[in-house]
Amino acid sequence: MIFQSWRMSQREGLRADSSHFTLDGVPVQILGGSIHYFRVPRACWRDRLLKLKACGLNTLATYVPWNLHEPVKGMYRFEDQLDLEEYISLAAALDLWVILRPGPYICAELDLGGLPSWLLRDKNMKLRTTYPGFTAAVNSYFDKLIPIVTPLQFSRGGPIIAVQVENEYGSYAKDEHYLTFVKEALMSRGVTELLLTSDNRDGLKCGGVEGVLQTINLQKLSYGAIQYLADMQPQKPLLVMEYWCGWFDVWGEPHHIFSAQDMIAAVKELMDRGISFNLYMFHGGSSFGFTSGAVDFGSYKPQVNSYDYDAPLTESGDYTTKYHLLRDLLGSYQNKELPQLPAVQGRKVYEPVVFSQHMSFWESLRCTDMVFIDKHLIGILDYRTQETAVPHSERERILGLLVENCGRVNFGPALNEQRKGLVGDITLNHTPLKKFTMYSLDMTPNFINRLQSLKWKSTDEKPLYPSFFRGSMAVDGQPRDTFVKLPGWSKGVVFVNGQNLGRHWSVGPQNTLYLPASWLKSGDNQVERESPRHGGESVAEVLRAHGIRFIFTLVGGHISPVLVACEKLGIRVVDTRHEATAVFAADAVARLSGTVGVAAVTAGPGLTNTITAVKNAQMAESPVLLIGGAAATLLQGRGALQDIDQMSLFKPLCKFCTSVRRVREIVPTVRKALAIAQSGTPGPVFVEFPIDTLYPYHLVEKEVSPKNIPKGIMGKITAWYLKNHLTNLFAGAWEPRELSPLPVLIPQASDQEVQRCVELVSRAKKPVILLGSQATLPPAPVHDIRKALESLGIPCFLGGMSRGMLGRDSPLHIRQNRGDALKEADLVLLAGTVCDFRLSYGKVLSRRSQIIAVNRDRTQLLKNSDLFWKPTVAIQGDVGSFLLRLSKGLTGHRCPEEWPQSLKDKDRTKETANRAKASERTERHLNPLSVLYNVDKLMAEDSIIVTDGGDFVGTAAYIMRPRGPLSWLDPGAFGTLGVGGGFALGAKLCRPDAEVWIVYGDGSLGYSVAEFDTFTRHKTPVIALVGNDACWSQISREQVPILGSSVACVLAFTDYHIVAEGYGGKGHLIGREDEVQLGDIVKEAQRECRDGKSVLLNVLIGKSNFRDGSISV
Ligand SMILES: Cc1ncc(C[n+]2csc(CCOP(=O)(O)OP(=O)(O)O)c2C)c(N)n1
Repeated sequence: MIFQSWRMSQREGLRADSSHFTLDGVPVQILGGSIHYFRVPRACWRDRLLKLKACGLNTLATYVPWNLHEPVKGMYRFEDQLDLEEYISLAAALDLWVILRPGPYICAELDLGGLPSWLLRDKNMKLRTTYPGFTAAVNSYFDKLIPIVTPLQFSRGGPIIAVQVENEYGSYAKDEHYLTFVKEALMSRGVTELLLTSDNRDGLKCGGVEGVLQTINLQKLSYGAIQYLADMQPQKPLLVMEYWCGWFDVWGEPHHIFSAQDMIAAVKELMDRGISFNLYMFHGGSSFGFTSGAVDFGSYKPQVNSYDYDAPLTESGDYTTKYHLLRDLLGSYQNKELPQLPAVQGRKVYEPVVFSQHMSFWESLRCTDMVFIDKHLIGILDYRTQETAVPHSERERILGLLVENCGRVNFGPALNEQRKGLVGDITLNHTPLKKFTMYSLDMTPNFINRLQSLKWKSTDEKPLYPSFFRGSMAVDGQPRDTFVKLPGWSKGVVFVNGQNLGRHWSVGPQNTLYLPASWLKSGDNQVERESPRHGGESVAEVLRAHGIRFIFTLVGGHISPVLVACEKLGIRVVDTRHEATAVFAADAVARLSGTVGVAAVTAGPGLTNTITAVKNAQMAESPVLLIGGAAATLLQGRGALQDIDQMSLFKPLCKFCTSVRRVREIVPTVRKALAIAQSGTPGPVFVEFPIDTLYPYHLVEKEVSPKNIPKGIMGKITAWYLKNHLTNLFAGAWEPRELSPLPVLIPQASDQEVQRCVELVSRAKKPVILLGSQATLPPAPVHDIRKALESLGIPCFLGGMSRGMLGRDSPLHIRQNRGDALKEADLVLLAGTVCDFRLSYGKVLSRRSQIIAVNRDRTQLLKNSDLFWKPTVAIQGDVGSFLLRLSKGLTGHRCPEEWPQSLKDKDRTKETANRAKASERTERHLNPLSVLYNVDKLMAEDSIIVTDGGDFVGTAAYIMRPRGPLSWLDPGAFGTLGVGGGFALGAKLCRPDAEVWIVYGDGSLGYSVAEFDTFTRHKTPVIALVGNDACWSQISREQVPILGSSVACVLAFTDYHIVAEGYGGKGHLIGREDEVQLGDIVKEAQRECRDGKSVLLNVLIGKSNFRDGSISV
């Protein structure tokens, strides 16, 4: 929760309107450090960010590499090592601000400067210009990337304070319209934080764009570069976007070392002058795999894998002298202690790996059906040596050339020429050779995996170079970071457990490859075949770590492991008689407890049965996690039982839908789903678990392994494929993982917005508040909101979940004549209330009133404002927190008392009329108003009222008085019948001491009457008050007069009380003859309920015209 208090106190974004930056109006100095998430193993992100913070820095800067996020055109990756959202959220959780540098070009010593090389398939491509082929690709990529980061912006509750437009464009400057294009591409997708460009001194002249702050990159302060920037941009704050405290290395040249003393002197000067800066790099990490780029200033020089950069933290995250000096320096400028230094990570020297097998490179090409006749290595050409002697021979021979891509240039004018392969003539004795057949070997982990099934030779046989070598490494106990050294080897690539560590080359300067602990597996296999553990346990562990107390379900084999594991961990498993009930119950738990409600249902029909309830939760903005079973990963789309495309069904209903593909993904996926459900505008999320992700290895293996393996190649391939699939499914399944909740992002009003509202409200004579359901969402406690409303003294109309917010008899709670009050009001505060059908689309609001609207959701906030109403101030933010801040800003101010009094007087007149209506005799049976008045009088002080029906509950909404905050549950905007049983079940479980009432129409009762069985089995006694008029009255009320028929509206006076008894409850039939005893029967029902029985009061009611004129669809 620290995170939330932080975000509530600082709301106005970074401003650059004077000589210093301000954030939320307060001057700030950015003390930044660059760490690239794609260069640090994900398991180490937290450690490195903690070290950044402990050094006294307050901001994290990171590039976003397009080529890694879209490795193949149209295929996007934002998960695992590339989970940018998680990385930024982690920074937020550690109270760090973030400067995002999304490119599209970033340089960063990455292959092609972070641009995807597939762009160059277009022969005419002009990178980093407004060439349509380039801008179209940028637009598609930004359509995916930017929506991920916009909710993380500072003004929306996240940590991102600034976003960079391109990178060092001044040094390229091939298209004067290009920077405007990038700027607009960001802004049009919702980037609202401060924009900046970043250039070295020479690039500043051409690197700017209108309305965007320019910043500088430099290594030395002494050449007047900063003054140059200051002169270019007078009255603007200064930011050294990249202060180069180290440098990158290229193969074959010395390692760069920059003096620690120089760095400290420079940082001290920046601190003394109050200049903001970002250390590039604070921690460089490694360019794993084939990600590193090259330089070409006349000659091509590929970069090494290590991106150590001589930074304050080493490649493997260790402290250096630079780090300690920097920390001492920055600490001396701060008046509070810096956070403690995170512990040093253990290292380990492992036993040397013995390569027991090898396979010639040419052999490996069998994978691709290639045949090479001559396989002898005759020479190596590189960018320095361009010629080699071919031994003479008379016979015909085949010349094979193996071309290695050492990395594309990442900087300078040569970007467009970075096509790789045989791109020029190959000459033999000055004659160009033609008709090469070219094959591309991607060397991806998949390719390497495929090699495993080929024939390897033992090392007793002499290898033919180049070759693949295979060996295993023994790792006992907890794996530790280590380094791979290859003495005596010349050039190659190292893969460990499918991860590409990068290139080795004896020319140096890099002699070792960093191998992070998180990529090693304890023991020498990655799959614990004997383990009895199953994925259901992982699900239960995350739920428990998030404080989830109940899981609602209707059982099915697909999800049994989740239920069994939950029970074992003390999460109460509540099985219902319909999947919709399970979700409705989860919805109620979410609303009443301020956490996420959880339901688990089986694949196929189990899931389709929940659809109405999930949609209802979406419309009610209720955070619900739906866990669904699914067909086995291997069998999806192959006609397995209950195998349908579930994702397509739930995508439109949920904020987040995903299907778990491997056991190791379970924990991070469920954590993410739970955080998303509560962030922004809360709502349902769906996680699908294929059955083989939930059962133990040995059972899944039994299912997957073919009974009789067919002989021959096909059989072998099938067996291999299945085995590989299984290995993948369970690899690293039971490694320890972080279970704790991820930060929840909640948008908050800015201080300016609150201040503006304070002024408007303080001037208003006749203000009115319309409180909606969102006011009851966390983090603001409902009881504090109640106090805030009481101190404001403004009359309130309460809707949805906020009914009851002011208690039973508050002088501020106005229930009747809302239309008249709105006509008279000079200020209306729509606190979470939406201008949909419930407010006649905004038409009830007067054009003369000032209107403040607050809502977490932008679409809801502005609904119909283009047509029927216009907000004076519209604030996207949390309603409860806003009300607390508003009342604080108005301390000492109270709305003039005559205004609520005059409304209350009118309320009383209406109330007297209703009472008179209640005493009228209906043609037969009981008067529904009278029944409701009587029951309301007798309800306990801690009652919760659940409503499910049409006319009868519509009447109840006017007559019954919820007792306090969170004591009223209705379906919400979706108007769903059938919520009763589930809502009551959830309510009773959350508040076992409360008296839970369900007010039912007789029609609606039918949907969930079977849940009386659930109430009995789970000992959750509730009381149902059924207004039995043998009719779907709300519909017939208009169908009959307008269309002249009551077809399909007529029910019978069914003995529902007996149905309840059949399910183990108590039932009472109440007719006109029982009118005088009604009170006694209610009291008896309350007694029975306290004794543990659920009770159904089947009250026969007559027709009243009370609801004539109200909505009836
Ligand atoms: C799932 C669903 N089906 C149908 C409707 C349409 N509908 C709205 S009110 C209503 C009548 C409710 O009848 P009942 O529960 O008997 O209450 P009454 O109006 O008689 O008091 C119906 C059918 C709906 N809102 N939801």
